[in-house]
Amino acid sequence: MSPRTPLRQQLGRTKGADDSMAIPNAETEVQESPAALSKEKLLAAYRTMLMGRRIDEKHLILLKQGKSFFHIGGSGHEAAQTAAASALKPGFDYSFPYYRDLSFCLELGFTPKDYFLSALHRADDPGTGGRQMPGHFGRTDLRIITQSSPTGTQYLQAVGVAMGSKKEGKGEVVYVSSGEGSTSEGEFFEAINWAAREALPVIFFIQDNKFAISVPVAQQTAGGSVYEVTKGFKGLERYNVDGTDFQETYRAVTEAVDRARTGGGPTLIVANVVRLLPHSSSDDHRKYRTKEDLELDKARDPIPKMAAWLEEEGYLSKEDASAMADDVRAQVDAAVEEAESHGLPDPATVTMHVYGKAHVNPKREMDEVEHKGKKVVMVDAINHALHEEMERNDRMLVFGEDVADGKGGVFTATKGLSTKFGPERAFNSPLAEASIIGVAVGLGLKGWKPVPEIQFGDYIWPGFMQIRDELAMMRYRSNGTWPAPMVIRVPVGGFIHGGHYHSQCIEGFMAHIPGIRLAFPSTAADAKGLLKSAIRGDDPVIFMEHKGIYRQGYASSPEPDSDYVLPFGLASVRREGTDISVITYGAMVQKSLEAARKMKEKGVSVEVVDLRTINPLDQDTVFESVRKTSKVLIVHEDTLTAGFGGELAALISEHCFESLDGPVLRVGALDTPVPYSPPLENAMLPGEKKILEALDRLAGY
Ligand SMILES: Cc1ncc(C[n+]2csc(CCOP(=O)(O)OP(=O)(O)O)c2C)c(N)n1
Ligand SMILES: [Mg+2]
Repeated sequence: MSPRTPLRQQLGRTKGADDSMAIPNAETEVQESPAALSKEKLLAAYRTMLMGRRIDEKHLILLKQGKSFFHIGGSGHEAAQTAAASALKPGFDYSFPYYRDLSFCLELGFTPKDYFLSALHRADDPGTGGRQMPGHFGRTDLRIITQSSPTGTQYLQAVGVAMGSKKEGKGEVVYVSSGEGSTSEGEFFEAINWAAREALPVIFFIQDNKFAISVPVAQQTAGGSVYEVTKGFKGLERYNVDGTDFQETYRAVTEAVDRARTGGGPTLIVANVVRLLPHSSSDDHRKYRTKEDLELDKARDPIPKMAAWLEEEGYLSKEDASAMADDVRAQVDAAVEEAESHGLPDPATVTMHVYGKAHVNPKREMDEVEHKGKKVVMVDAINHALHEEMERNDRMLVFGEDVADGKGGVFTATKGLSTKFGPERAFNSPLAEASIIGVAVGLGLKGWKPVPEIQFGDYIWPGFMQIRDELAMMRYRSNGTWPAPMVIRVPVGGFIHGGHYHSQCIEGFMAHIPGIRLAFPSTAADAKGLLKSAIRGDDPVIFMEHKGIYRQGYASSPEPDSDYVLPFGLASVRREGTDISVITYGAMVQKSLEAARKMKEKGVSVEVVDLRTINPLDQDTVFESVRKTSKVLIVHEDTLTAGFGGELAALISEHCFESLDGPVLRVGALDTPVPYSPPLENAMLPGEKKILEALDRLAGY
C-alpha cells in the first residue's frame, strides 16, 4: 500500500454499515495519508508520553504521603491519547476528555502544574478549583470542557457542542473519549445515532483497555468489540487501531479530523490500549487479572515501543532518551513543589458558583405592571413568549419530540416556531429524553440558548442523569467557568384523566437538586413573564407547566406585552386574609382560592400565597403572611411524603415558631400513583374538599 492510501483502506477497515452511502466528498477528502509529523513534533509527543507516565508515578507517591486522596492513571494509554491530541487544534477544537486522558490534556497544553494543583486540591486548580477529585479535566482557554465522574454522560454533550459548531460553520471539531466499558451506557448509542443522523463533527475516541474496573470486555459488549457493535450506523466512519502505536492512531485521528472539519460527519475510533495500573488507587487488579495477562500488557507498553521507533528512524538516541526522562522527572518534581506552594480553597467560597447572577435579588416593580393585552390562555401565552424570545435572540433553539409544525407540540405550545424560524432553530428531536437534555447541555456550553421541551414530566426520567449529575453541576464543578444555561419546558400534573404516566408532578425531586431553578406558574401572564425571565437568565431552569390549566379560563390573563419579564423569586399574594395562610403553587392555586371563598362564608379569612417559583423561593413573602395570620396550610398536588411541602413546613416551623397558633398542616396527593378512572383519580389527587377540611381543622385552633 502506498503511504498516500487512506489508513482505512490500508487497514482494510469498512466504512460504516453501508459503503455505498453518500457522504459528500468523504472519499476525496481523505485520499491522502495525513501529513507526517516533523521530528520535533514527534519528540514533543514522546516527551508528553513520558510526562504522562511520570505524573502517574508521582501522584501515587503523593497518595502514600497522604497529600492527595485519589488517583486514576493513564499508564498504557499514552500513545493513543497523545496521538489524538496531536491531530487537533488546541484552543480551537473542543474536547471532552475522560478521567484517564492526562496525556491527551498535556499534549493540548495542560501543564504538570495544572495537574498537581488539582491532585493537591488547591484553589488555583484550573479545572475545578478543588471542587472535584483528580482526573476531572477542564480549561476554558484550551476548550477542554469540564468533566464529571459518571461514565458516558459526555457523549451527548459533545454532540450538542458539535451541533452548535456546525451551525457556526467555523470548522471546529469535537473530541469525546471514554473507555470501552462506558459504551454500554445507552447514551453512547443515542449520541452516535444523533451525530450520524446529522453528520456532526464529532470524534468518538474509545480507549479499549479490555477492562471496566474488573469486568472484561467480553462480558461487557456483544461480541467483545465496540468496533463491531457500532457497525449499523449509517454515516458513522469507524476505525479499529492499535492504540499502543502512536503512528497508526495518529493517522486514524487525522483522517477523522479532516473528515469532520469538511462536513463529512462523525467517526468512531476504537484504540486498543493496555491498562498497566489497577483501575484506580482504590483497586487491586491482582484480584482479577493473572500474572500472565499483566505481563502481556507490559510487553505492549507504548512508551518503549515509541522510543524504539524513534531510535529506528534516527530521531532519538538512547542517551537523549535518558536525558529527556531525567528532565521530565525534574519538571514533574518542580511542578509538585510549585503546586504545593499554592493555597487551599477558602471555606467561605463553598457556596460560590452554584447559580449565576440572573435570579438573585429580584425587583418587585416588574410585578406591579397592569397587563392590557387581549385575554390569553396559558398555553398560548407560552407559545407567544417562545415566538417573541426567538425573535429577540437568534441563538435560541427549540427542540423536542413533535415540537415542529404541523403538530407544533402535543399541546401546541411550540406551534408556528419551525415555520417561522426554520428547521435550523426549531426542530424535532429523536424520541430520547437523555438525548434532548444532553445535547441541550452541549449547546448551552457552546453559548447557544437551548429551550428544549420534554413532552410529559412523567418521561423526564431518562434525562434525569443529565439533569442531576450534569446540568445542575456544570457551573459548580468547573468553578464557574463552564455554565450551561438552558430552559427545559415540561408539562406536568394531573386532573386530565391521564393515569400513572401523564399526570406526575416532579417538583419534589427537582427541588432537592442544588443548581437548577424551578418555576411553576398558575396564570397565563405569570407563565409568559416567567418564561421570558428564564430564557434571558443564566441558570438552568426546569419550567413546569400544568397541562390541566393550559386552557382553563381561570388561568387565562390579559396578555402581557413583549417586554414584560417577571423575575424569579417573587411570590404573589393572590388573596389577602387575616386568619389562615395557604401556601401553594401551580394548579392548586385556583382550588385554594375556591376554598378560601367558601371559608369566608363561614367567617374565616384565608390568605392565599402563590409561590410562582420554587427555586428561588420567596421566603420573605411566605414568612410575612404566616406571621400575620399565625396559621398555615401548605397545599401541593405532588404526593405528600418528602414533597416540597415538607421543606416549606420545616422552614416555617424554624422561622415563624413564635407566631404560630396551630400546627403547620399539609395537603398533598395520596402516596400512590395517579390512577386513571375518575373516582380513583379524585380520591388520590388533592382537591377543594381536602383543603376545606384542613382549613376547618386549623380554624379550630
Ligand atoms: C454511571 C456510572 N456507573 C458506574 C461508575 C463507576 N465506574 C467508574 S469507572 C468504571 C469503569 C469504566 O470502564 P471503561 O469505560 O472501560 O474505562 P476505563 O476505566 O477502563 O478506562 C466504573 C464502573 C461511574 N463512574 N459512573
Ligand atoms: Mg476499560
